[in-house]
Amino acid sequence: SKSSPGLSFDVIHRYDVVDQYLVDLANSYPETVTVVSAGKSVEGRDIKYLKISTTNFQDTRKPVVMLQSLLHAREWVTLPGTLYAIEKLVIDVTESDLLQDIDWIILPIANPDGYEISHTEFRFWRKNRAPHACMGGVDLNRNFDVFWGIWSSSNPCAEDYRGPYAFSEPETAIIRDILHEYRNRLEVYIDLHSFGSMILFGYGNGQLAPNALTLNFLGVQMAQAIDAVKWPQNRNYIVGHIPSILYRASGVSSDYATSVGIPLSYTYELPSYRGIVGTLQGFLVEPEFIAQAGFETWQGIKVAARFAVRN
Ligand code: ING
Ligand code: ZN
Repeated sequence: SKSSPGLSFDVIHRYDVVDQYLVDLANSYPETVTVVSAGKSVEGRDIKYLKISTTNFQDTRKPVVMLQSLLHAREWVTLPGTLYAIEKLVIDVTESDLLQDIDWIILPIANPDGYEISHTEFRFWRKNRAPHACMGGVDLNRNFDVFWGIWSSSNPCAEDYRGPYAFSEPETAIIRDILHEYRNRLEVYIDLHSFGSMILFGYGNGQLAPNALTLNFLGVQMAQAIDAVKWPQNRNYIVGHIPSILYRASGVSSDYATSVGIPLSYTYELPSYRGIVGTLQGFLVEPEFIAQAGFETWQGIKVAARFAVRN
């Protein structure tokens, strides 16, 4: 029964709208949805995630899949990636196995302060809003305690500033705590970024994740599922080991998930504006692409979720 409408996919919704939506969903669908306030950002915004489960997370045999977006503020196209998943799991359910067989954790706005400033003042803001030299901010995707401090910058002015120490930021500590709480059952972790149409696995420092062959095998299947429905003018997805196809990085969230034993951990780089690469234009979002971005990303997520059930 559809007692609560989803958020529209014609605009990229602001923090307050999404935050209220998560609360409303939990009220409208109390049998399957729980909203958790996991803590506060640097500027005091609540960071909420949904737990979606037919058994209120009590059936410990079910694998858990975690999805996350907007760890980087300017990567707006990632938000419909998580909102679309929520819609298909809660409101417009057509594939019931995904809810029967799996428990879901979905964190739509991992960096709310940065996200808001990217709407109000600096469209291309990436980091959080921790006060530091220059304009401040820590790159949250360099702040995790996995090879922390090597392939990242110690300069607070840099876009990849790692922060003063691992997990110095409340936003990353919140994700660490979720991963630890559910680590025994978490089979899939997907951190949505943009842009470049890539599916990436660890480690970012050059080492291979222990199950890299499986990660590559499943990555190719996810990419094929997305490519089968992608806009023809967008490039095909590329799948691979982070440093081989992008650049070296350490302190990365998906690597942290790998390091604590979550087997199927990925960073997705969603497609860019009209396939433009190499410029900030790639972060802009065409309104017509919002629903498509959610839809096509969901095709990849589903492949990973079903793989986790079978294996
Ligand atoms: N890209 C990622 C970044 O954090 C990345 C690329 C992914 C690096 C995974 C290392 C590991 O720089 C974006 N667009 O943020
Ligand atoms: Zn990013």
